[in-house]
Amino acid sequence: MRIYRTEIGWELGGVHGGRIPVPPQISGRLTNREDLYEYLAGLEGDAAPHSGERAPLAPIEEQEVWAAGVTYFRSRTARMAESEAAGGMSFYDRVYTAARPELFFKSTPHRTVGPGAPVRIRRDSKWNVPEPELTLLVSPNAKILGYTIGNDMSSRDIEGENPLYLPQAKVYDGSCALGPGILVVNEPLPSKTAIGIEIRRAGSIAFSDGTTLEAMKRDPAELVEYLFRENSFPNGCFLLTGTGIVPPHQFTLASGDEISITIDGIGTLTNPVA
Ligand code: DO4
Ligand code: MG
Repeated sequence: MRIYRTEIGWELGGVHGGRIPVPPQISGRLTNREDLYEYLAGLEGDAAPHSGERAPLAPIEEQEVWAAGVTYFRSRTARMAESEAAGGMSFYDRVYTAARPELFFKSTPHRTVGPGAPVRIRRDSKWNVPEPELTLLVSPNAKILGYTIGNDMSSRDIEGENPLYLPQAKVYDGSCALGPGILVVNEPLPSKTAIGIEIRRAGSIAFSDGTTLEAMKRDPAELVEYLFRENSFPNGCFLLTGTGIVPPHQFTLASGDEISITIDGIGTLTNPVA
């Protein structure tokens, strides 16, 4: 089941070939319900679909957004190269093989954009990339409720200069995109699930690549378990699970580019670069 946040509230997709409205919640929030799957399944028979579809907004309510890093070999290798002078040959390799994953704070609702809204590049950075990442919707009790697409926009020159600059490379206005909707399922995604990205510039494809969840070194459940150690999330949270796609060293995003990220079963998230 897929749910979408729109200007008039949440909608449940794929019902009789359309979308139906999800009733307003007593708590005011839908996406931190521990019983989200069962609740939505109970709505499916109920209503007739809307005519026409409203544009989806970022599918976030009051959650914090966190991210995991160096969960794919490709990310480890790219990071080791970009931070060689700062000693990255050692710490990125070590975190890739350590039991404890890299987890960092990524975004808040006001810094997060939805489909069609511009993501930003920092004005004080010269080397910027999108990071297409499977993103988990996690309940207050640490249950994985669903999946969406995340873009962990990153300033690679700032991050590569010194690991202590990571929050500046990762957290700024418009540095995170989520959407288009949330796939709510009660089982893990298949390991063959494909993740793809296309970056268009002036009508041509400037970069495209793909990977699958099979290439991810960590299990999503393991990342959630570490995130919730000694940390509580009364509104639940989103957790980006790391990138397995890194553009080549000479590539940087430019204003006017358009980024499209597709994950099997979830959809496509498209954002222009401001
Ligand atoms: O340590 C740097 C961040 C890693 C990251 O964001 C990723 O691997 O996706
Ligand atoms: Mg990332």
